[in-house]
Amino acid sequence: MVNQSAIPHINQTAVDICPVTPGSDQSGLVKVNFVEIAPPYAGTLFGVTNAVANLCGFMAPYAVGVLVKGNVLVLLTLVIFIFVWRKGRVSRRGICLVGLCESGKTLIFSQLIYKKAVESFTSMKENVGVLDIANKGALKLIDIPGHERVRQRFFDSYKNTARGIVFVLDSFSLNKDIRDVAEYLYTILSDPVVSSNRPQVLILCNKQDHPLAKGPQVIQSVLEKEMNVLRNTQTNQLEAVAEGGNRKSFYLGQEGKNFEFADIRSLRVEFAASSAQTDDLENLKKWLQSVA
Ligand SMILES: Nc1nc2c(ncn2[C@@H]2O[C@H](COP(=O)(O)OP(=O)(O)OP(=O)(O)O)[C@@H](O)[C@H]2O)c(=O)[nH]1
Ligand SMILES: [Mg+2]
Repeated sequence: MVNQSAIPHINQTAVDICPVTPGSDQSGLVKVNFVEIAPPYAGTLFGVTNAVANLCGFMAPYAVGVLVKGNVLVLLTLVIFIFVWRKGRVSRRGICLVGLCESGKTLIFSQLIYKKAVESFTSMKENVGVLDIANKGALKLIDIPGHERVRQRFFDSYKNTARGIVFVLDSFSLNKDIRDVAEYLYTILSDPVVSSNRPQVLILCNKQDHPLAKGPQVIQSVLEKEMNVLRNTQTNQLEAVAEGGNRKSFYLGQEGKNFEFADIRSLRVEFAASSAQTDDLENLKKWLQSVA
């Protein structure tokens, strides 16, 4: 038998590291198998190496146990995360119609919900209706007023339920309104709730029946240029006020590159044309079908 006091640290370590391993007694203390260290080597470097090898043998099941437990824990966390994320996404059934005043949101709303054009005035409160999408269930359509004084309040109360956001713009008057359109769009896309919930976004170029209306492609490039200018201005302003040069704002798109919608990693932004006046809302309906 080896004199246990000759290698006290190994015994100590084994008990400390492996409270319960094969070969342990009921108290959980490890009976280190000193017999396996042949007497001539006990206390020698080789003996210690052997003991360490033995120790590793004892620790292996424990290490495997820790690894398995760790993996199970990671897997469980992942499953819970996916479940909560999916539940959140599934329970979000809202489609928010946003955009400047007079862009056509209420006419689009009435065409989709009442299947007819209803004469509308500047909205000061939201309209809510239910849209049945074939094989996909119901969506809640919310027409948010475009008036500057109220739009943020209404958007704030519905943004958390948004599965999709339709940003409606007037394709004829865009040149005149480009600054306002870009600012409102920027506010929506950089909203922290939006970037965290990641609803799908459609920029709907409405009033295509107007002979001087611009098409979605032209509108996309005009908007990207304007959003780029806006982003530079906002970034500079935020940098000026941030303490210690720490920029805390949400940066839209990719740094060191001109703004492009495709570069917004957290959001999928699409463009489509429509005319609520002539009830040409096919692109919107297709998008709704894909989102539902
Ligand atoms: N030519 C044309 N006119 C449209 C179209 N869509 C809406 N309009 C007209 O544009 C005007 C404004 O439409 P609304 O639907 O009330 O606009 P809105 O976006 O709800 O405006 P707010 O409620 O102020 O936010 C109305 O006179 C509509 O008839 C369209 O596709 N083509
Ligand atoms: Mg309206």
